[in-house]
Amino acid sequence: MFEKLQPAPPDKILALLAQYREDGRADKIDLGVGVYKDEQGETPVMRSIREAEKRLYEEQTTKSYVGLQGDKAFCAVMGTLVLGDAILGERMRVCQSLGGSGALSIIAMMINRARPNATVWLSDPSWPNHIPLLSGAGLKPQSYPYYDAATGAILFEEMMAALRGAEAGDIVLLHGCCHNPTGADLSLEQWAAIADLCAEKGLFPFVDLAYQGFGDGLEEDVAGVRLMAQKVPELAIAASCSKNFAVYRERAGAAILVSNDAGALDNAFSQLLSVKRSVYSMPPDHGGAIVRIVLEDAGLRADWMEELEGMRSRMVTLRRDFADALRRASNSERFDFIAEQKGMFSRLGLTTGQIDTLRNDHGIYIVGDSRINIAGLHHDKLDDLARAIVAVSS
Ligand code: PLP
Ligand code: TYF
Repeated sequence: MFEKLQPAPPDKILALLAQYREDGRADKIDLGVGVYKDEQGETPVMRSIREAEKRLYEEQTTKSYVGLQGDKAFCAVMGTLVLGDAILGERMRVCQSLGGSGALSIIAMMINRARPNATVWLSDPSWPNHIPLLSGAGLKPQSYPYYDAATGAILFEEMMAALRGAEAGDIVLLHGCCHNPTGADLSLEQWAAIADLCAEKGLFPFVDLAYQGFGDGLEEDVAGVRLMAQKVPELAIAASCSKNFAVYRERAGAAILVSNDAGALDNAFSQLLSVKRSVYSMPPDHGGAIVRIVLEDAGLRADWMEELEGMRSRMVTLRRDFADALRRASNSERFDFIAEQKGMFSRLGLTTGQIDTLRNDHGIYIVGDSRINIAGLHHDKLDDLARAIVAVSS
């Protein structure tokens, strides 16, 4: 059997991480994989999460199965974290997922049951894993224009024109905030215009929310998706807890469905649970349980929000200071867009050859599309880094 298989192409971001780990140079810099790092270059367990784990250890009385939906209290607090109190009860159903990727996957499989081989529109560029996750479920990826590499701005008119050419029933995948890989986010007016277009043309919005709290703030980062949920009859959201609770390996996330039609929503939700049964059945408990403990306890929640705000403001400051360093090094404003963009990623606009030179000659690791992880930057090294980038790119 196995001899019939060819080797699968590697995940380029994870392959880069492996290469970085093998690099013996002491002054190497990892701006690759999208994991938050603090000023020491660590990705620590958050205080609030550590405390929640202690409580769980003390209080949990059984490891018996939780059920297909997962932890119902986790689902309730996640629904509110994402959509607020405005959309409750009848219009929303939430189930626990294996991270944001698991939510993307099960929602896509559920959609494929409703509309086999439906077209799913993705931003150009998008997170590379969107393609295998969505096409693996049977959907057909197609791209809409999104990012102008020359200016760092969004090609909004071109995006709208492409979506006007979509067919009723097509899926439109949107990054909720902190667009990966560009850091270029839609304004609220743009969200409103896309929502109106989806409602008018019968397009189905599917929002990937992996960085809530990393852009402008916990509430600000979901203003667009909340507006969308008010304006359209139906949508789905894949929410990840990996980054904002720093529980990456625990694989915690939520699949959220919203609909005006309570009967149709019940059916869709039962199909979502049935999809899970067809692949892995029930989700693991630990990650969801600790997130639930943090969100339900006023003290832990406040502590978590403070820690998250510290992470967010560190990235905002790094963006500003790195853009300043690049302006000094290049004597130009060509990298100013970095200060305006949101979240963990921006693209430098370098060629593959320049990226290879940075890695080989300077030990600076950048993803092949020239995406950098802002959180991987270190304040003491901004000027050196800026000089190296300008040297390879001019
Ligand atoms: N969506 C985007 C855009 C991401 O960058 C990530 C990455 O981590 C995810 C979804 C899913 O994350 P996870 O499955 O680790 O929760
Ligand atoms: O884009 C990133 O770097 C993060 C982490 O297969 C990631 O989203 C990278 C690759 C992957 C899963 C997660």
